[in-house]
Amino acid sequence: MEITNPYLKRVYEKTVASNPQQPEFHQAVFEVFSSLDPVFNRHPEYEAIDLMGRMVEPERMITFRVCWQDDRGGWHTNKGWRCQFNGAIGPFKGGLRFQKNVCDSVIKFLGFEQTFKNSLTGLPIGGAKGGSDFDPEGKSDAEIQRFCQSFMTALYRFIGPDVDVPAGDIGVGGREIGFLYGQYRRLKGAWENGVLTGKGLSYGGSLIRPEATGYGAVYYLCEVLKHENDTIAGKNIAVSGYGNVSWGIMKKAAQLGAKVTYMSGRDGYVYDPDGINTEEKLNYVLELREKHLHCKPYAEKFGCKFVPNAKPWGEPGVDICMPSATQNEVDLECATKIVNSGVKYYMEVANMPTTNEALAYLRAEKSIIVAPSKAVNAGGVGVSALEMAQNSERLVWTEEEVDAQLKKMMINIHKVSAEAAEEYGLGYDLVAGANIAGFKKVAEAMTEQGCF
Ligand code: 2IT
Repeated sequence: MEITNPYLKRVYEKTVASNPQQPEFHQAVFEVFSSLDPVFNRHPEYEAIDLMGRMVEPERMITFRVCWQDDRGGWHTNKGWRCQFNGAIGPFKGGLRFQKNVCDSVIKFLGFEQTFKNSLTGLPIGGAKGGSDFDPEGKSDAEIQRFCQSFMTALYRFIGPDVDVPAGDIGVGGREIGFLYGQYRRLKGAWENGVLTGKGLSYGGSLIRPEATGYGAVYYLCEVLKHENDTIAGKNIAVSGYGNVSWGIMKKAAQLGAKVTYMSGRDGYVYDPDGINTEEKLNYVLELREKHLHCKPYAEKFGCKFVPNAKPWGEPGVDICMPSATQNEVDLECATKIVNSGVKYYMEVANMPTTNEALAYLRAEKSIIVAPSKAVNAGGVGVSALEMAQNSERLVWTEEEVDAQLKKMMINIHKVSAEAAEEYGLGYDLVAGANIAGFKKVAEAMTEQGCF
């Protein structure tokens, strides 16, 4: 992976120089730029309007203070962010992440990626991301509620159903979205529930939204398998993490005759040779997520192997790897193990789970097919956009209707990515194809709307 187009090279160097100490942001920009070389070589008009120089600069970056009180009366202050990265094709859209390590770099890389991902969904949503360095671990419900209320009090003036629509991400699930919406409604005095997605069903949430990221990833995987004249039935899958996304993958894989045999947590990984596929097991995964950041209790409960302080990669008998936890969880060492273990499909699911070094290595390996997170996980935000549509028309769609649209969306994302790569003579390169296809729509919208 390299950037050879002189204009893109200049923009990349300037981005690094003017955004010091933002390694994740630089990484995401490098990865996208390295795919866009052939596009900029063919379209000098983009350089003439400094399109890429504009695309790497967020339209707006809001930072704010979030003060909250713990249950013993102690006061705490956290940082809050909302990065409205690109609004050329629709209202800003993207999740909120509450995690200790959240910083400018993480928020910006996520917002940048979101712009291309949202474009790939084919729906009118711009790219954004936000969050806080608040650590939800060990906090009571009441503390979470106070934190969310304070966070929304600072944020509400910058968002709205036609302006910017946050949702969940790591550390922000249904409970947090509920508290955030409650506070928004209290402050606005109006029923604007399209302002957030991932809501509970009783106040405008969409069926299938909790499952959407995982289901979408599996639908996309099925398209890749179809392209390779292969099928999902009988496949063994290793995932990392056991959050909302992994849970959706487990559920859909089970429905389609495949099984997830590995999952991991902060404490190590679990190997369940029978698959994490029964209702009891799947419900326990959900329960686990609410209580701990550890997966060992699963191994104890279901009598299977637990390996402490290790990642689930490179074990024998795995056909498909789906890293679904967090950024940069797969480095070159993990990637080498994955290839050596004979895995045929590497599907990124978490946002940017692979270091650029590992990604370059995997993409160069002939024995493995690599698919990028901005395509594979786009079903999550895609169904968020369907939730917005339902809120706008004040209607509720059936589970079948949402699921059918999600499936159609994922089939199309795979198709347009494969076609974009083909158009530029890159073969079946899903990474470059997703970047190019996502870029095209945003580039066209920005060009037609003039310079700003
Ligand atoms: O990374 C993502 O796409 C998300 N966290 C979901 C964002 C959304 O707006 O549903």
